[in-house]
Amino acid sequence: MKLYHYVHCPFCLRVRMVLGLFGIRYESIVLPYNDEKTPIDIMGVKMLPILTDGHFKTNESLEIIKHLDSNDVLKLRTLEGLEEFKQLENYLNQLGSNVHSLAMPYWIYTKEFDESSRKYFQEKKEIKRGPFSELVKRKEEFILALQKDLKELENQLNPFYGASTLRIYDIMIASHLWGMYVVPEFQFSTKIHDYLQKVGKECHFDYHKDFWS
Ligand SMILES: N[C@@H](CCC(=O)N[C@@H](CS)C(=O)NCC(=O)O)C(=O)O
Repeated sequence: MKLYHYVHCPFCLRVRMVLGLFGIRYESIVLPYNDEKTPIDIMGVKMLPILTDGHFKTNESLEIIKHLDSNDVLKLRTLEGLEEFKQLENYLNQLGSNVHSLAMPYWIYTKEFDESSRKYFQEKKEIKRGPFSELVKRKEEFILALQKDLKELENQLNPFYGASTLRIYDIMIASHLWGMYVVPEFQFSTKIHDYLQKVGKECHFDYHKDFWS
C-alpha cells in the first residue's frame, strides 16, 4: 500500500490518521508540492492524497477511508448520507478557510517545502486568497473568526465530537485543525488541545514523522 501525500494537507492527514488508528503498514511518499507529474501519471489530475493498494487507487480521502475501514468502525458509511454530516462539512469549510489564511504563510517554511515548491505553492494559493503578506496583516480577523468556530466545537465534545467514542467526525475535525500548531500567534484552548491530542494518540499520529524518522 502506498500513500502519496502532502504533510500540511488536511485531506491527507485524514488518511494518515486512519492508517495509524488501524495500525496499517504503508509506504509513505511525501510529494513536493510542485511535482505535477507523479499525481497526473497515477490519477490524471494533480490532487492528493492518493492511495494505491493493488488494483485499488483513488485520490478522494473519504473513499480511501472507506477502503481502509471495511467494518465501518469510524461510522463513515453510516453517517455520510445524513444532514449532520453535510453540516459538519460546511462547518469545516468555513473553519478551514480561516485555518488556511492563517497557516499557509507558515506552512511554506516547514521542512516539507524547499525553495521551488514554496514558490509554486505561494503563487498558486495567492491567486485565490491574495498576497500572503496581506493575509499575515489580517491575522487578528482570521483568529477571531476561528476562535468563534472553536467555541462552538467545544460545546459538542463529549469527549469526542457528539459521542463517547472516536468517529469519522473526529478524524475530519482534527486533521483540519492540526496545521494550526505551526502558527506562532495562535493558541488552542486547553479543551481543544486535549481533544486534538486524544484523537492524535488514538491514531498514533506524528505530524512531521516523515522528516524526523
Ligand atoms: N476531495 C479531496 C480534496 C483533496 C485536496 O483538496 N487536496 C489538495 C491539497 S489540500 C490538493 O491536492 N491540491 C493540489 C493543488 O492545488 O495543486 C479529498 O477529500 O481528498
